[in-house]
Amino acid sequence: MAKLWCCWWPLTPLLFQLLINSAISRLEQATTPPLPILPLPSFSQLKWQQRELIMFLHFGVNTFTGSEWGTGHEDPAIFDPVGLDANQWVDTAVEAGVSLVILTAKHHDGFCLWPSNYTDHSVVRSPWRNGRGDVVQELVDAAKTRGVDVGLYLSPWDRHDRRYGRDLVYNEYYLAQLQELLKKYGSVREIWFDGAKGANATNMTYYFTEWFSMVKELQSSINIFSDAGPDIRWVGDENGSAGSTCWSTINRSKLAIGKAGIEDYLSTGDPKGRDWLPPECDVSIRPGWFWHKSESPKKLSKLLEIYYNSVGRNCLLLLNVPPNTTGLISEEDVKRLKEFRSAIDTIFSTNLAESCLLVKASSKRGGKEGGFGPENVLDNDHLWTYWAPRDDYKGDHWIEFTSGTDEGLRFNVIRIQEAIGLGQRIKRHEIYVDGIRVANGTTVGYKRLHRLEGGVVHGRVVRIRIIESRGVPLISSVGLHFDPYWHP
Ligand code: FUL
Repeated sequence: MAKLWCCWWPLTPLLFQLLINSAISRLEQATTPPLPILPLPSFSQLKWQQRELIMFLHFGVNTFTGSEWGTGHEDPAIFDPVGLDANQWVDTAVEAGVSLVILTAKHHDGFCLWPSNYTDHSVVRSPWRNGRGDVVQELVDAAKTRGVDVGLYLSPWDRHDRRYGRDLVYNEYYLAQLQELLKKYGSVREIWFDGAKGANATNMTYYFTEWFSMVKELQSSINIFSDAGPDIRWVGDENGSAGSTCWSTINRSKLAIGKAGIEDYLSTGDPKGRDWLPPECDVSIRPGWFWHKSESPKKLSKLLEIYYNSVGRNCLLLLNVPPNTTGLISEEDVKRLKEFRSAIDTIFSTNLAESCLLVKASSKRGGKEGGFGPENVLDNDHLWTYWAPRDDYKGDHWIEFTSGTDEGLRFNVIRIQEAIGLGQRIKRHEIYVDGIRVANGTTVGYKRLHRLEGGVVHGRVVRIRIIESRGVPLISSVGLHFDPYWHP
């Protein structure tokens, strides 16, 4: 063995060099990804964006009084949801494809759904579970066994507590409750700071800076929602509809919690915005946020319209499904949610673009071996694999799909997704079928859905043109779908 080594050893430096050279040339062949365009989402914001649909649970004394804004004088004894089953809430959420549920731990009436140490206006004084109940805990437990995440809403406006109006003591009270909620119940993924407040409410300054710092200290992966972020912004309305132009970027310095007159800015965002602050669309499945006997859920067609106007415009849809006086989500709501999920699956489970013979683009970043070809828009990764044009390409950027069959393609929905991990870029785009323009729009973002106003189109060649963008456009996914529920 030693002898063999002796005759081979003069060759080893040469072999070594060859190995190094081949490694270097392999390295040289790999094309690097393009530079991002700032601002960028944080890790938690990216995770949040991919959820698409999340659920709100408005529940409390209003459920029993039939009101939307409680007065704060409600008797805790009225809160008695004898059949409360948080497992049923979370099962309903899972069947609807929801991965995060947000509960109103305290609404404007000040009644607490958990046994807070800092007030007795809570479940402690209600007959439910003989005053030993804790709705937050029951939700957290049910969610944990089903792998669903939890978020909490804690209303700053409190119509019950006598400290409200005295800045220091009320801010301390609010902060104490925040600490209870964020220390005791494990991981909380979103916290909702509602800017709403009655016109004649007592004057009060909230110490948002202290509150937000404390939240981040206690829960590092949490997203803070408010009119002004810092992680998620309100979309500016409660109809579940974003602007048809919708940037995740905005200037936070122009926003303030509870400030009137910024709704349009919130809805469209700002292409020059220095902050990544994506919008969330909150809307209720029923007319009210709380359950009322006389109300019923929205029709499927309305829910689908909301979906296209929120998820389809680069937003998250936060759909409120309020538990009733029994403490359950009503059967009619459960049924409507199932229809909603099944409709979304029916529409989007088939992507006709995948059956195309040819996918080509105006240009492609890197050489043959580079991983930025147009075929990337057809894989299952809608974030980190994407089509990238050449940086120095001067003409219009486009990507084109050609059907391989005589029948061609029949569709009425086009889905486009940007690789937002590298910044939101597309400002204007158009879609052509066999040379005829069938849709056009401005922003794309994480997901843009065009439900064709003209109904179903039929053709062989589909081209998406990017007319204007910040830097080169990076497209991570494209879908051509058929929506059988759409009858314009
Ligand atoms: C509003 C509140 O006043 C409503 O009652 C509801 O909670 C909604 C989500 O936010 O600002």
